[in-house]
Amino acid sequence: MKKIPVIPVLAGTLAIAASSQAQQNTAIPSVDPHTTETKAQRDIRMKWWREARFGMFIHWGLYALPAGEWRSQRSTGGFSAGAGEWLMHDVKIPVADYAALAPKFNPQQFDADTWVSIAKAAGMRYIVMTAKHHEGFAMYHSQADPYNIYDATPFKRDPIAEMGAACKKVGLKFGVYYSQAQDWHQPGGAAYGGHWDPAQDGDLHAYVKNVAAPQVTELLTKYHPAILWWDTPVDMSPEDIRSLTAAFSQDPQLIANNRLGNGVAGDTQTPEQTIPANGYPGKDWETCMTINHTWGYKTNDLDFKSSTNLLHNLIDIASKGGNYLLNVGPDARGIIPEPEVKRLQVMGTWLKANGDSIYATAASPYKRQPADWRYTVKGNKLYLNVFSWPDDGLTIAGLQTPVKGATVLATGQKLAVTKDAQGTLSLSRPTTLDAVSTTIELVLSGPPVVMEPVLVIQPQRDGNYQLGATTATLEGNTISLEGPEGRNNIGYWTNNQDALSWRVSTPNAGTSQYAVQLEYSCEPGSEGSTFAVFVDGNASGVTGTITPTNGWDDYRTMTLNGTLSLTSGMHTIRIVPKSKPGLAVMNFRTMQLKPVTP
Ligand code: FHN
Repeated sequence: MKKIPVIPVLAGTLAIAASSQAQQNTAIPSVDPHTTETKAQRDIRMKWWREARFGMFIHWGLYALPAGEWRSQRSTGGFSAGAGEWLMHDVKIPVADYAALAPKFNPQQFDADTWVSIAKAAGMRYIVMTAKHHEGFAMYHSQADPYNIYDATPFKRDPIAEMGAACKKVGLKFGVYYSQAQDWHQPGGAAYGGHWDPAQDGDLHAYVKNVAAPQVTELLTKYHPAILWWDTPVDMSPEDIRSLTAAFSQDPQLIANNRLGNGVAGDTQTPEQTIPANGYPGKDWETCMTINHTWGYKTNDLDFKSSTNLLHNLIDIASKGGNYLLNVGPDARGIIPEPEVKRLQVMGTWLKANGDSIYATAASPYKRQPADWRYTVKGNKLYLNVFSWPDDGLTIAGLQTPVKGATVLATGQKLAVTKDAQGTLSLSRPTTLDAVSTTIELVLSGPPVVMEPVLVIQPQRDGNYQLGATTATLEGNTISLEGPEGRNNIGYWTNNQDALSWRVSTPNAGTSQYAVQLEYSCEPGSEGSTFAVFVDGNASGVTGTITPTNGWDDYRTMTLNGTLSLTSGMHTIRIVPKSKPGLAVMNFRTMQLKPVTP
């Protein structure tokens, strides 16, 4: 896990302003606006969203003006790892001082059609824009609170309305992000870690009733967004939920995410800055991610992901059945930073030629994704997006459905398909390979049916076993492969229910003993996790406790307690966390089994 501006979305476990009284609510069931919906109705409502696969997230607010710096002070840590939109919180700026930014905010170069055309040219099918972030400043003409871009700035325009109209013109769906609990301006609005200015003190539920709920209602009834993107729920009571969703009944097609709070499921899972190893099978999910490290504009965050990395993320996410909500952070003039625009242009060019392998596709039929390519499915078509063509040729194991033909999507070149005695297919190598990903379209005689090939780790010549990140079965939704091209290590092990496992074959007769060495990293402050190694479901007696390294990128090797016994045959070896006092169990790279002579 890298130090990232991901805020664990904690419901109700945060210290918020002491003055917010626990409300003696009568038992009002938490409202999930779509609880009575049938599967067929839900499939109709979610259809456009599932086919879209790729959207633009826009974080734009007063924070674009200071752009990460306040009176030569920069926010570097705390809850947001220095994200631009968290400046007021991280630097503890008094409410009145921060609000003095509003009269200076006049983004005259903002042009909704320009932003929308950038998204459309990138191949994005929808846009979600911040209507009000934690700073409490509304980016639309709110009747519920004069602290907004129309009433409190010389700009006197309504960007949310303009963006909605611009999207409609070109057929993009438009959604709004709303911070329903955190509001660092209004009395009673929540703040992670508590208030820093008495002006913020007040009752959270009164704030929701008098500000947040009226704003959500006016957003839904006046702007009719296709998506409502809640964020950072804090102590949401059933009454808060009911008032915040009061207008849902007016738009049965509205899609809302899973961050409202109080156990409301919502429509979409929202992993942030990470791609879950196995997606969320059977659920709609969307990875939201920054192009650099900040959501809101900062002058000094120039560490932009490459367009290749961004496209590989999109392909990887689509292969797991998810959407990619990629963020841009416009500056105080209303301009999307050029490095972000350039990357989106490259993504759009690739998608123009290969988008059939992304849009309206379903997840790979295989549970395990090959190292060098990803699968997606659309009816009788199986797509391969090949990041790098294997030196020893590209083979497909386990595909039971006959292949009628193979074509390079971008060039139309037909590829030869041969099958060996075991039914494994080989594809001829294309004449030209795309530097980012070469898309192959296999037309099958029907929807693909596969027999999942079981990956069995054999001992190396020296008898050692190398159990690595890319050969592990990742058990759980949070744990993920990450690092360069997602092949460097296991990260985001923030859920101690998640585990890693491997199938190994021990050809030696009798029982062999192994010392176990772990290559891992752990940021100081997250250490202390304990874990055990299981063989075929039984505790092996091998255990370990994570000690800190110098950071998530600093790996070291430690020898675990105990030795592992393996009889001849096939075994499943699992690493199972037993406790996790810190944020994550560890970053995992390899576990080595080294034979010990008895
Ligand atoms: O605190 C916010 C953060 O500023 C940003 O808006 C992200 C985007 O998903 N959501 C919260 C962190 O999870």
